[in-house]
Amino acid sequence: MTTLETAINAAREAGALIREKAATTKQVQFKSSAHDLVTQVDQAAEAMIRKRILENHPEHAILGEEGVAAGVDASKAALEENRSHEHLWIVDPIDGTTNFVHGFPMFCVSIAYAHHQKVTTAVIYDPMRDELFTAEKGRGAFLGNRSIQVSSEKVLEESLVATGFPSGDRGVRRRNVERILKISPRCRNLRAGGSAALHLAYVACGRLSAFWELELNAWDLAAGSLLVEEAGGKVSDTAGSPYDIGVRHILASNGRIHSLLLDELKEAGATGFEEL
Ligand code: 2AM
Ligand code: CA
Ligand code: CA
Ligand code: CA
Repeated sequence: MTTLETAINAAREAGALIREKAATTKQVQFKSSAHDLVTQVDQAAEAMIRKRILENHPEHAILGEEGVAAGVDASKAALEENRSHEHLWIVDPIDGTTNFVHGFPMFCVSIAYAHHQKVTTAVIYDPMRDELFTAEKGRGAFLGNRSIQVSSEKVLEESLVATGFPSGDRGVRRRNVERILKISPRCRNLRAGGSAALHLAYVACGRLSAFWELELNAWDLAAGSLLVEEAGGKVSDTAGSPYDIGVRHILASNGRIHSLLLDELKEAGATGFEEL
């Protein structure tokens, strides 16, 4: 079985469980804080995905969110421990757990396969809309069996831009306010849907012009970054360095407005609000 077939099967299977449980009462546990949630569905979905991957590719390594202890330090350490594996799967069983818990229907399964630290296979599955986003390096990006491309806006005034507020750290939320104050009045409007992976899929298919967010982890970004690149867009960190599986501050766009947004993000980062 190819890595794409494995990823699609695992994402659809986990997605079916997530959809079935979406209408039920969830047992919520706090991870690092009351902003950082996990449910038994996250854990069960990750277990399903791991089982599928190892069945088909027993020698491959897996970095999955729910296999890592809570907190930034543990996340960074887990990536460093795993990144040198030749065959590494990077898995987020539910991206948008807060939405899942509240019944806000914006969450997805995100599965990426990286060969020598480069993502070459990506699947993002939205179980509520039954939308399957896939990409393979050099072969384009797809929504179902339709090829997808990023949007064509060239100016911020015509761009729909998304951001997000990671839950773990209130300081990060404050830091992002300064960026929002700069970008929001310049773009057509701003969205914050609460699933980084789905926002990246939406940049890939042109529903969003761009997305940025601070302090994310490899499993939030790995699959979505390949989708955006294969759909003709651009992915970097918020300072403009190329995407790598260790990037935590992400900017993904249709490419045409990338440097305009980088300028705004850099200016916002230089105003001293970083210390708040
Ligand atoms: P999750 O639902 O898989 O945890 C929302 O802004 C985005 O931030 C989501 O992609 C969410 O992924 C992620 N996120 C949620 N809690 C986080 C935390 N404690 N640290 C970093 N990212 C987090
Ligand atoms: Ca989480
Ligand atoms: Ca996530
Ligand atoms: Ca998650």
